[in-house]
Amino acid sequence: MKFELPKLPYAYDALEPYIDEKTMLIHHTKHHQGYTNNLNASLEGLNLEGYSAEEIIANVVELVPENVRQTVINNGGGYVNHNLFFFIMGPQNNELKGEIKQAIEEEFGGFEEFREQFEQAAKTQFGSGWAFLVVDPKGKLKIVKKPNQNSPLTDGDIPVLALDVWEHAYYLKYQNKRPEYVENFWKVVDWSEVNKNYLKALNK
Ligand code: MN3
Repeated sequence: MKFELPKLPYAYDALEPYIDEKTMLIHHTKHHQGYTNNLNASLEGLNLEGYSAEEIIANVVELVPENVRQTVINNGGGYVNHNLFFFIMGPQNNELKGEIKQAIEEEFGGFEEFREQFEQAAKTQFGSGWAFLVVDPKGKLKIVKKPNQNSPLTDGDIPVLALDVWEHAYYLKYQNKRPEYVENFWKVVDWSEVNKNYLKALNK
């Protein structure tokens, strides 16, 4: 079994000026490729053919022996987190709409309230990590933050929107200004992809 680096559905410069071409190129071809290669290496001999990477991460305690578990959490988490992150961004559909719009308004009281809470999670994640919008097992939307490459899948939540706040995601352009990167994220979110993820999570 070999997981593959997915091709991006847009060019590396498509998210300019908010996320620069060089950052996207390195992030995808070096970091995401690295997680992919290391995940494949860590799964060798485990006989997990037939499982998706998401299934392996969601059931990592049951499926993966302890001696390689942390390596799989780090690299498999890196693999699935980036598979989500790169695909919920794009140069189009940057306006919130669809079922996800209604759900955000119902759960958080409005987009502005949601945005504030999500940005707060992303800005206050200490060190490397992520902010996620997830669907919990009851079908409710929730904001969570995670250190390192930990995934909400391991808690039984399904992430539908993700923001990478590792320095490799923004340092070339924003240096220490993580808040500015976080605030610009909304300009490149492809809400039609988030909506698809949301509907899929509800029908699990
Ligand atoms: Mn990253």
